[in-house]
Amino acid sequence: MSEATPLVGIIMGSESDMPAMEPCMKQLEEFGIPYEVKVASAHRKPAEVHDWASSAVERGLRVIVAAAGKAAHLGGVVAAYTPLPVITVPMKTSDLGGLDSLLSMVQMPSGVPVACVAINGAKNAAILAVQILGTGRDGCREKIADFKAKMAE
Ligand code: RP5
Repeated sequence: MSEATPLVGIIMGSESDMPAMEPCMKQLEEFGIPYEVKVASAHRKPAEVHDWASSAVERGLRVIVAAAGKAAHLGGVVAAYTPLPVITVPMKTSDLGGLDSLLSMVQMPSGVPVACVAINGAKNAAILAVQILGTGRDGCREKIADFKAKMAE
């Protein structure tokens, strides 16, 4: 596997989630972590979500970030199909402010956990993804340590 093989897979339910997810991509780029992006809804394109999630490990992904809004089942569905850790990002919504997304994401049944950051917490999802990568990669752990040191300046 080359250095450029994506380690983080970002999936979102709609193109309309893209602007809110840009801070995630930007942060991963700042850390120098290769990632891939997929747009597919658990409800509108369930077969595509299945194929993407169930092949994630063999494509080289090690952490997944899943963003969705409203009845935000995407992260949970992805988690059902992969042994990789899934970090969910609840999208702010026009009707219920994102509380709908948040509750849909965090109330997972026992046995299928997902992590969940704040509403529109895309940047934190990237940081957490790199922290997870850092459990097995010294370089990622060092990037996070440097990031924390800069924050504290
Ligand atoms: C969810 O519904 C998406 O993740 C998005 O946040 C929300 C609205 O999607 P669109 O109707 O804008 O495609 O599935």
